[in-house]
Amino acid sequence: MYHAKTLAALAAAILLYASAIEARPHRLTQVPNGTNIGCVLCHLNPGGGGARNPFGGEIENGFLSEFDVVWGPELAALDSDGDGATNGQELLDADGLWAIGDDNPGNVDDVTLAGDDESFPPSPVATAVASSTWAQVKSAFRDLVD
Ligand code: HEC
Ligand SMILES: [Ca+2]
Repeated sequence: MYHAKTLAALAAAILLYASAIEARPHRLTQVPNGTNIGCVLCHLNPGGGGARNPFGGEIENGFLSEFDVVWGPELAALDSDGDGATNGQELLDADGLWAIGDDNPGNVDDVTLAGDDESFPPSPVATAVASSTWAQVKSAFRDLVD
């Protein structure tokens, strides 16, 4: 027969365990720069919990192992919020090589939100060059045709 005290201690332990799972704060340490951004990286509510944003939804639907986020090349290559920058580019680990325990990659000021399509890196130099080159090609072609 269990002692009442033992039962109370057991109940307290279970409650503690449940609330630890409930808060899930460890997820911040499971993606690059997560600790610099906070719960809003994956949740609509900056305080965390509740509805997930597109990045959080992506993780929920394919990048969880038990309770842990599976960060890697696959998740890094996706553009969950559809803003033209991949999750890896937004979190400064373009190739998805960062691993749990590593320092946060890149410069914290350059981090953008992988679950918010209004937050993205300034258009990459390569794209700016490419489109201006394309404009030059078109205008040169027009000159030829005229
Ligand atoms: C890297 C993404 C990510 C981060 C960062 C993150 N979460 Fe979540 N969170 C999820 C996903 C995915 C789910 C849904 C799967 C699940 O319930 O475990 C979730 C679910 C939850 C839930 C359950 C809510 C529900 O509707 O079922 C709570 C509570 C929660 N998170 C709290 C937090 C808090 C607090 C933080 C910040 C300290 C945080 N999360 C940071 C991805 C994240
Ligand atoms: Ca974004």
